[in-house]
Amino acid sequence: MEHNYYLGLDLSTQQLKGIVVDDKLKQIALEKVDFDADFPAYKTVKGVYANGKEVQAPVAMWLEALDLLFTRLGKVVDLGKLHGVSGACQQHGSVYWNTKAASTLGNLTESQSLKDQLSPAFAWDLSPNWQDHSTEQECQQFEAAVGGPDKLAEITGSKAHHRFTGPQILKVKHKMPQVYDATDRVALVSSFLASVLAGQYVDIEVSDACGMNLWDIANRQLHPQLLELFGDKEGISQKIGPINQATAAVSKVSAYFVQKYGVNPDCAVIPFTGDNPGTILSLPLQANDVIVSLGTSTTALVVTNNYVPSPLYHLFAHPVSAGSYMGMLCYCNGSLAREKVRDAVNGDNSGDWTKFNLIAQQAMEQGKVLGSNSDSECKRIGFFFPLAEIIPSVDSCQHRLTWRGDAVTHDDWPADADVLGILESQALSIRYRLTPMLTSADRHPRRVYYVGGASANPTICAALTRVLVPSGGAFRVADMSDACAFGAAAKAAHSAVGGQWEEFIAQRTDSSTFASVTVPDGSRDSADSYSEAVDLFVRSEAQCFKSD
Ligand code: XUL
Repeated sequence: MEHNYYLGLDLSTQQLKGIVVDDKLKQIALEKVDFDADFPAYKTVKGVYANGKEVQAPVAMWLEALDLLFTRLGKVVDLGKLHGVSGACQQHGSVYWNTKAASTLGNLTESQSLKDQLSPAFAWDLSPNWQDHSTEQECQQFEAAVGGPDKLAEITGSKAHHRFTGPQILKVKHKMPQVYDATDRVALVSSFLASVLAGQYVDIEVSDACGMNLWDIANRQLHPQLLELFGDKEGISQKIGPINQATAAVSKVSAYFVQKYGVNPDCAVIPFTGDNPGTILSLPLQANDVIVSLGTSTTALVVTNNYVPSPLYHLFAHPVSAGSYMGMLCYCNGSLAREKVRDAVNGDNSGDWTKFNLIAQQAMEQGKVLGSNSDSECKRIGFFFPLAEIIPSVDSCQHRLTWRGDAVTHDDWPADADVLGILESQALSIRYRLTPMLTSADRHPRRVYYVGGASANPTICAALTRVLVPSGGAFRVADMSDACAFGAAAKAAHSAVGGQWEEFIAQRTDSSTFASVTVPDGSRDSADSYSEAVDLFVRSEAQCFKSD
């Protein structure tokens, strides 16, 4: 049988990636363009220009990258079989189209490059990047407009963040009024790329719109009081355009890609989303399932039907399942903090995890929880933030608390106690903040999937699992580096057949490739050893971070 192919694009900070899958989601091809290496003329460093608090990327470079990616893909796969394309792109970035854009997009000719044709169609040749943190003033205005961070989080799913697109657009209006005035449409990176593929403006997609601090999630509209900040509510609404809440195709692919690269003229363009929402589409997740990414930073993504916003995390509309949400916890501290503990117990910088793992393993086998075996013993809770932390919002610091009943002292412990201590502390923070989003009867996750660098370490995953107590098991997923491009390809393939997303992805995933995580203390592995520890953790945070 002839298979249809689907393309998922990932326009991230440093690369543009494309994955082609068939209708069973089997990978057919993967090609990448690396911005710094493939386009040295732009002189970007890790894909961006960083200048103090401002971090931006040249839009023309992305257009060159798109032509190069299609050239590379065309050499390895028959693009005539493509029936759909979607994308998952870096979140929050904005692209400023001018009034020439709509007609230029609609009249692209294959005899010229995208860059040559579209460069005159931008009001600004740069795109503010998610690493930009130059919008303090605008963030304050956003929160003040609705009555504070809690209220803004309640409305938009997040308190104000420097990188979020609403404050970024407002800064453009303040600092570069000529750019703002010349802007016909503000796109997110996702809707920008979709527009180039479609040869026409493609609306911003609802899940990615939740990264703007402008979208009123419950009432499904751009929030009027926030639009007021721009002085001209009508004007800014038109520049942003409608928000697309559908999963169906928005158009066929532009003739440019058909004539130049042989893409099937019936290839549909399906709304592109953000990279984090794209990531949750790469695994067979159901409500209450969690992805924990153990990289330089720590990220936890949860699928939930509970809209319980908080200034401490982000909530986004689910990119496919209407009425469902994605919760996201973003911590700055992760690997570096664990590596510091590892080096301390090793007494050197060898980077060897053997001793760290052995200590953690023994503590778990002995049934230790917060450094103790019984309720009568003292309990230890530590905070290990070698980098300034977002959750809670504090400068770089370290705390070691010893609780004896209700009395607490700030002691130093032997280095060995930090091993399980740091893993417990990282997991308790996730557990405490995830719980309100979970709808399971026991308020525990169903499944936990570990991804990212430290997911290769079964002991670390076991210690975290012991705290999170998922009812349906925990799994280490080997390679997730292409997850959001794959998720986008899956979204495109799903759009062609429709039906329930959870069923679609579950039927096409071989879960036997995931490594099951085993918690070593057999006697306790089905029990919840940490139910009381959560309360002590919250009290410890209050002790150390009083103002948060
Ligand atoms: C999420 C965020 C980053 C970017 C990375 O809020 O800022 O994860 O999406 O591409």
